[in-house]
Amino acid sequence: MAEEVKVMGMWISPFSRRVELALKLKGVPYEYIKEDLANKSPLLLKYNPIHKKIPVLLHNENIIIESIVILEYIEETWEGYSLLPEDPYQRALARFWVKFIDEKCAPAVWIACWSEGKEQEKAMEEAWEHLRTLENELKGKKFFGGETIGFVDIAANSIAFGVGIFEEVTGTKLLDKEKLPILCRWIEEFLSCEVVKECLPPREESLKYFQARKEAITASKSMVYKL
Ligand SMILES: N[C@@H](CCC(=O)N[C@@H](CS)C(=O)NCC(=O)O)C(=O)O
Repeated sequence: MAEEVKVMGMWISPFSRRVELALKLKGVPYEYIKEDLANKSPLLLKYNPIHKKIPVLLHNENIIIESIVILEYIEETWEGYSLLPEDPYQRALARFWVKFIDEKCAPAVWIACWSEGKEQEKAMEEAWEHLRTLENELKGKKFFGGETIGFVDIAANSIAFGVGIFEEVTGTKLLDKEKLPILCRWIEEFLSCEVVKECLPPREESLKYFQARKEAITASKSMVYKL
């Protein structure tokens, strides 16, 4: 019997993009189920009653939630393209960097782009520091995963795509080619991969989306992505 693979996601979510990217890299066909986060479906509440968030991966009778857990599941379930290195130490390092992106870098970048005044000054410093750390990690490599896109590159898709959008909408500047040449080169390289292009939302639509959300995001000063 053919296996059933479905992804519940939302077009602008970097978290559902992680799952779609991983499935595409593995060559696993899937059905995409569009979720309306303003009016969550009974299906989402049933499959993710704890967090009520996308993405959700449905694989036959298995329900998997949390994008990084889903990536690990995809890696362990389907052969072919490797998302993680073979060596256990290198795998541990990749997991460390993904945690760093989710817990340190992405929240700092989000606050730096959307806060104001003194809070923004402080957040900018912190975001720079984390982006410089990523820059150092990329030294001598094409991707975080080496010659090909891997776990860390997939997790960092929000930095590659989202930060440019935030900068344009808010007038902030984080991704300076002179200060972060390696990271900026990685972004160009990553965004020009065919498989990545297939998963990215249209830039104009993304700009419009964040223009419209600007006030609410600034007011919420939220540490987490509230798309
Ligand atoms: N830690 C989660 C985060 C997922 C997440 O924040 N999803 C957002 C969309 S980008 C969501 O579903 N938000 C709905 C809500 O917060 O009510 C993951 O990695 O999957």
